[in-house]
Amino acid sequence: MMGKFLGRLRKGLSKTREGLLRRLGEVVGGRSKIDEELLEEIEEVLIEADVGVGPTTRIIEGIRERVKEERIRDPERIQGLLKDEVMRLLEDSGVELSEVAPQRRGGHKEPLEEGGGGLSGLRVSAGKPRVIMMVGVNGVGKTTTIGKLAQQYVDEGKKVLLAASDTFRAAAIEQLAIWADRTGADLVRHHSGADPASVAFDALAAAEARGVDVVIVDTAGRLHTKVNLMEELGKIHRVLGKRIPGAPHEVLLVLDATTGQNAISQVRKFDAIVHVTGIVLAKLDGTAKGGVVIGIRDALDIPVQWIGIGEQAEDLRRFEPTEFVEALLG
Ligand SMILES: Nc1nc2c(ncn2[C@@H]2O[C@H](COP(=O)(O)OP(=O)(O)OP(=O)(O)O)[C@@H](O)[C@H]2O)c(=O)[nH]1
Ligand SMILES: [Mg+2]
Repeated sequence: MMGKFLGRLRKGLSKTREGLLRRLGEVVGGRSKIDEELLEEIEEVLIEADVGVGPTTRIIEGIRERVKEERIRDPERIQGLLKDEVMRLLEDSGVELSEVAPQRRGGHKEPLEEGGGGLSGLRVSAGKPRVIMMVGVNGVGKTTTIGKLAQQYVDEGKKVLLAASDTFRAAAIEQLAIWADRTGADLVRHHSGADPASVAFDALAAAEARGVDVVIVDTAGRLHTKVNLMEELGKIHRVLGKRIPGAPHEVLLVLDATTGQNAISQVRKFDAIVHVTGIVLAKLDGTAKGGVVIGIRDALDIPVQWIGIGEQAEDLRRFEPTEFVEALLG
């Protein structure tokens, strides 16, 4: 079970993992006991990995307490203690889907289709199609994530349609068309420069007519500070809901893990306009600061649902704390 699946995740997280383990080795090496000085150095290691100040403080506090209570002295035990505390933090903080307000759940509590969700965890509720809208700033990995998601849903036997609502550049439409081709998903496109909301509207009409299970709407990257562009996003959102009440069922905000903690301010701005139901943290493979997952999960009441660990279709994973911590510190 563990072998290949965890292996690929571990490989995807290798920059962060190797950085963390190397630094821990340096800090622990040659010491004979766990003391305040060592804990301070571990604190620094976590900050360097972009875990964030709040969560880092709590992790260190947890280690300090256990060291005291259980009279642990051997510095070699630090890695294990760290793993336990990160795990505890990820389990307590962040949000389990069951605790999330209904509108945040993205339909996970809706009636399930026979057979459940499969690898992607997608539960197709009785009402079809399920509509997913992808948003985020420029170049974070939206279109690639759509391709990866399409692959997973198609592999589960679902009929998928991609909506090319990034009409800003012809190349953006072509990029989505390539993913549609590669995955066997349908595509609804207009010419570049067309109204993105009307592409979205037409995509839903086509999806209903063709009995599609999942529609994924691509949108142009935009800076969260550009008011008119954010309003355009709001319009796409409204049009989707007008065509199919309740749509979009999920709004996934894609963040680039290499931008670190700055990502958090993007979330608030997007959430205010389109009500984000889940975070996708892409490009985790490209950074040694993968600890940002922990920081983001701690800071927000929106769940990290997916992580991107490469450019291939199979490089998108459900974010599972246990698996994540095992791949990082196991
Ligand atoms: N290494 C790595 N690269 C990724 C990942 N996700 C996306 N990329 C790469 O990031 C680049 C940008 O990805 P896109 O999917 O085009 O990003 P986008 O958000 O759609 O960009 P715009 O539409 O221009 O805003 C591409 O070169 C992708 O291959 C990932 O998880 N890991
Ligand atoms: Mg794109």
